[in-house]
Amino acid sequence: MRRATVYRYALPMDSGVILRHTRLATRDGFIVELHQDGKQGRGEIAPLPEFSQETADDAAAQIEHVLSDWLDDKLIDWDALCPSVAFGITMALAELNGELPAQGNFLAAPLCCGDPDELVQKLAEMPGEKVAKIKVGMYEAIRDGMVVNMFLEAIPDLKLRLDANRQWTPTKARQFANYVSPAFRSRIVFLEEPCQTPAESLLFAHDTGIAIAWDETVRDDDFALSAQNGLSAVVIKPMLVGSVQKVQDLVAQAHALGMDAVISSSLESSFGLNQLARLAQWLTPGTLPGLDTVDLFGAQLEIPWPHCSLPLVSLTDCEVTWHHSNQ
Ligand code: OSB
Ligand code: MG
Repeated sequence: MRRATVYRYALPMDSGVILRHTRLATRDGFIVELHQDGKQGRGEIAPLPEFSQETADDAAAQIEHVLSDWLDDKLIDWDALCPSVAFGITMALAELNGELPAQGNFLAAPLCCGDPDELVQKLAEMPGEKVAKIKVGMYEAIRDGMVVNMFLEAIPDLKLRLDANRQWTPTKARQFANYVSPAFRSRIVFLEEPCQTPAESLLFAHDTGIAIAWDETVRDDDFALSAQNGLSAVVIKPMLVGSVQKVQDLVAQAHALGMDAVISSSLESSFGLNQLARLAQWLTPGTLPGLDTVDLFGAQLEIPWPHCSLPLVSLTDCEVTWHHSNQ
């Protein structure tokens, strides 16, 4: 017997500066819950405005189609679906089939989107290796360079991940680099997408010795991962990639090329973040995932994120938008 339920959630949030052009006040998404032979699996489907091509309503229509096919035991072509739908439903199946480990990797790199003093506090509480992520490219490039230099000088065992989201011209990127002392540059684990094109970013890495990582580039048309000088990692946002299989393939490609693969948030609810932490434990053990985004929310969903005290909304309080069984 197979049974499928779809819950729709709407959680208060303030996306702050993470989305450059939209200020999201509500995060909309779905949890699918699958039952088969006494086993249960769940997954989150939450297209991210500005990043996903599909809207939540697009996803809703497709979810019902795919789940009907699953109930009828039809073959499903995951690559033909919207990435968010493919990801959420294959995660539910992975959980149902016992592939997704129960234990998650919750040691996410703390994210700093503005106030450096907040980051100092978070780092003080961090056990083990100190790795933080700072958003750059929002203010003056010189200021970013000074802030990064200050952190690396003040905290000798700190390593940084930086993310410029393609905001810099080659000149701006150089201005940034000029303010980071050459002796500190190797402690920048990577800088995501410094420039507007991959070619400019690679040239920046070559000229400055600062390693870079792909994030936006993964979603470019006809993207194929290849080893490049100065390219040290690929950031993977599963909600924007697609099925678990596709995420696994991308991780395997990165590892085969000697690169790090970093599982990262697309502003999922605490439920989805918990599953991403488990996915990271499964596919990228030993690499800190980029999941420090729960604080952008006003509430959590069903499963709390470690050390987060936001109120918890239960799935039973969410609207059931679809429910069917194959009997
Ligand atoms: O710019 O990488 C981004 C979250 C949603 C949309 C875009 C981005 C992000 C993050 C997630 O930065 C946090 C992380 O990767 O550490
Ligand atoms: Mg990024």
